[in-house]
Amino acid sequence: MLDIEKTLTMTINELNKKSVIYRKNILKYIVKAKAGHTGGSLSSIDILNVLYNHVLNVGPENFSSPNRDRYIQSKGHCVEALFVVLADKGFFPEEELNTLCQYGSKYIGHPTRKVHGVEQNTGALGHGLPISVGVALAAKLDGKDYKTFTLLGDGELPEGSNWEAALSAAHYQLDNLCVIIDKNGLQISGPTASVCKTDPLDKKWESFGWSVREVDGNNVAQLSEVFAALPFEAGKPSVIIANTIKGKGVSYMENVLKWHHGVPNATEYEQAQLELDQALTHF
Ligand SMILES: Cc1ncc(C[n+]2csc(CCOP(=O)(O)OP(=O)(O)O)c2C)c(N)n1
Ligand SMILES: [Mg+2]
Repeated sequence: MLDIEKTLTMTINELNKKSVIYRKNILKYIVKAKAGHTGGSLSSIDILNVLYNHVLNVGPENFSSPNRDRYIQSKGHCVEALFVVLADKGFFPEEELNTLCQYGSKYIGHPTRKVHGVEQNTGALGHGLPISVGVALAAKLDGKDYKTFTLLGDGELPEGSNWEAALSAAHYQLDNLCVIIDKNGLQISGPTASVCKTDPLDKKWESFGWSVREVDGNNVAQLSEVFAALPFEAGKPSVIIANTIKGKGVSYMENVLKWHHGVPNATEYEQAQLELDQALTHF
């Protein structure tokens, strides 16, 4: 047993198994909806898994409590990852995801507060961090000890609003705020480095006054350990650079641009489920 496991509510094995089940569900509902952001949901699902099953003090029972932890998904296009985790946590019956992207459904292609468990409407990139800074600052002003987490995509980082927010967070010493960057190396139209270079990310965030850690963002043990170390430094906001693989878990989707919002056909879907079923036999 790893040291970190002594503090976990679920074992690493159980978390790994959950990730595979979440991946199967993400694909199931994207195929049913005939739409969705496949690659970025699969790259970020291990992060959401560890957050919701181990880190966040939030569930359907305390969602109206002002003391709950906040998770704001800035890369809102990957809403399928969020919806399958919220369903698993009991915020709403999973069958409701059968209406994903259908006319009249509240389960639309980006997060909306009409869905129980969603903190903020997002989808226009560059909004999640500015909102999170306000939420974290409010906790300080109100003397509350909840924590605020926000997930950004690497292709989202060129949005200038992120950097204004990063400056403010350091200025207000928001050590109750944690950014996770899903660094999967791809965005909608090409490799992140070709569309707009943002490296070296660690040095940029450090120079903005943040405390930085880097992990394998598809490794639930590493994620659990890094979240357990929050805040990384008193008086500084924390950022986790999570190196991930876009399309993680399905061989033909991994690192392939078209799966940003590609929907598998029947044969591709069958192969994906076979691969994931095979992965399940390891746990
Ligand atoms: C303000 C804004 N501009 C453009 C878009 C269109 N868009 C949707 S996803 C995306 C790429 C995002 O890349 P990244 O953050 O790396 O997401 P991931 O790889 O995790 O899917 C873009 C440009 C948007 N949603 N919002
Ligand atoms: Mg990306």
